[in-house]
Amino acid sequence: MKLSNRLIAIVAIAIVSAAAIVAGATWTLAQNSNMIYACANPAGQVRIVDGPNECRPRETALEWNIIGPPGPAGADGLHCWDLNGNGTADPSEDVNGDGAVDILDCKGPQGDPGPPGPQGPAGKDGLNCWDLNGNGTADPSEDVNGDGAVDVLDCKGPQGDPGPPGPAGDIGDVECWTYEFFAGGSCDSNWRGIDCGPGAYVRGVHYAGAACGDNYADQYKFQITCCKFK
Ligand SMILES: [Ca+2]
Ligand SMILES: [Ca+2]
Ligand SMILES: [Ca+2]
Ligand SMILES: [Ca+2]
Repeated sequence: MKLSNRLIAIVAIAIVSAAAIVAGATWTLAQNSNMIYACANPAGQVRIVDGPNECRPRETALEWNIIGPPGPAGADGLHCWDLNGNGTADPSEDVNGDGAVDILDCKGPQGDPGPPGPQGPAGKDGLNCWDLNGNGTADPSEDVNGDGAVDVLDCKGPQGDPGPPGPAGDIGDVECWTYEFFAGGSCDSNWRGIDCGPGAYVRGVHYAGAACGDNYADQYKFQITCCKFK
């Protein structure tokens, strides 16, 4: 049956009103098929039904899709490296400078380090240094130094080799002076009696002439160096 234009207008208005009223009650009935079915009587009154077969003989069956037809395909998206959005890999978009413009250039700067993680579970108790067999017990065989006790003193290893001697220390401040005199005969016998004074000592002897041990009657010039710590 073909509906008149007036009837169609009445039906449209009625559909909106009726749909709002019965939507809550009937939506669950129609949603399974993605279709809404209704029946309109000649007076323009509309009732929502579960299917077109529920319309009475004088009613006109109506139906609507819940979901509309698919829309047109969207435009292609931009690559993450395409900073200027021109669709082209430009040299300036080689952010990481590896000579290629690709997904690696999309990587952002390194973030701040995260907060420290929770404290882990407590570890097992350690072994005492004297517990050579690791059984947790002080065994007689672990009394290494033989003092009758098994304790930290048994952890002492053998004595090592002595280390090399250290560098010589600085000579303390000294005050030196020279003694000169002339004498003959053995140099040894002539300077041995020299007294440099309280707290002073003979640091060196120099004489112009034969070596010590020679015994000449000539006069020789002796230079005695005396020194004293300040
Ligand atoms: Ca580009
Ligand atoms: Ca790159
Ligand atoms: Ca043990
Ligand atoms: Ca011991």
